[in-house]
Amino acid sequence: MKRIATIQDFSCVGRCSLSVALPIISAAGIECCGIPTAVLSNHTGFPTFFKHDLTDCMNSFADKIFECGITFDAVYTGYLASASQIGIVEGFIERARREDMLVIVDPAMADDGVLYSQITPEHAEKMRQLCALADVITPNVTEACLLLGEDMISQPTGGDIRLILSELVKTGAKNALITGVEQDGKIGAAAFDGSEFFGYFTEKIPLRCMGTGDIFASALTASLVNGNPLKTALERAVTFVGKAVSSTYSDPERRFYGVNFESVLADSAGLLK
Ligand code: PXL
Repeated sequence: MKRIATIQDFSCVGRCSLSVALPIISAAGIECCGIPTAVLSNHTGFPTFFKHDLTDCMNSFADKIFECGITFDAVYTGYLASASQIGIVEGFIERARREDMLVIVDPAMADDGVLYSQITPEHAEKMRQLCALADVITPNVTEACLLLGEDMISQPTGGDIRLILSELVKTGAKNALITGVEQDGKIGAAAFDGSEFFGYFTEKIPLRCMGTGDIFASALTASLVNGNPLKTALERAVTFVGKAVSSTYSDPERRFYGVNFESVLADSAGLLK
């Protein structure tokens, strides 16, 4: 069975990070080892939260995992809780490196032009270095602009997206992908593999949801590790998120946080294979 190490926080409430990566990757038939960067009462999009930072434990987690001889088919990183733990994550990737091991970096730092609480400019700078180690990076438009040190573009055209993608690839990642891209009234993701631009778009549902980026990156990672090319994995991840948002939209009891990925997981699990 394939095995992924995913390095991100565990938020007790909020349907993000490890809480979504573990079920989605497991449902795709892959062992998912969650390596926590912090434990939070709830994610930082709520009015208040408690965060226990695990930076000081992360090298010890890594030491024991590698002493046990554990190997991974991919390392997938998400929300990192402090700028200082980004170097530790780079060290983890270098120790885990094997031929054919994939590195997927979701530079979870911001959305809608706004940095998440406690994310600093130093964090963005270090995240740029981490992205250079990746096979695939999955920023939203805000994060892509941050990585490039550019002002946020609020309504990017197709030309803007292609320019941002090609600049992102120049910073070192082999493939760049941008989530939350709108095209012809649809929403989805656009990508550049260094030679070709491609994208996949689905019906735009009139609902702003938090947590779609984490669900997207988890589904994409699962599909890539199951051997699909980036184009196929991108289509599957966009489709999966579209179904989850649609299910959330039709839920009269929906919350302001997270999408109802659980209700589509059983049906969609096969889709990720
Ligand atoms: O990627 C979203 C996310 C993950 N983890 C934590 C967050 C957020 C977004 O606010 O606060 C802790």
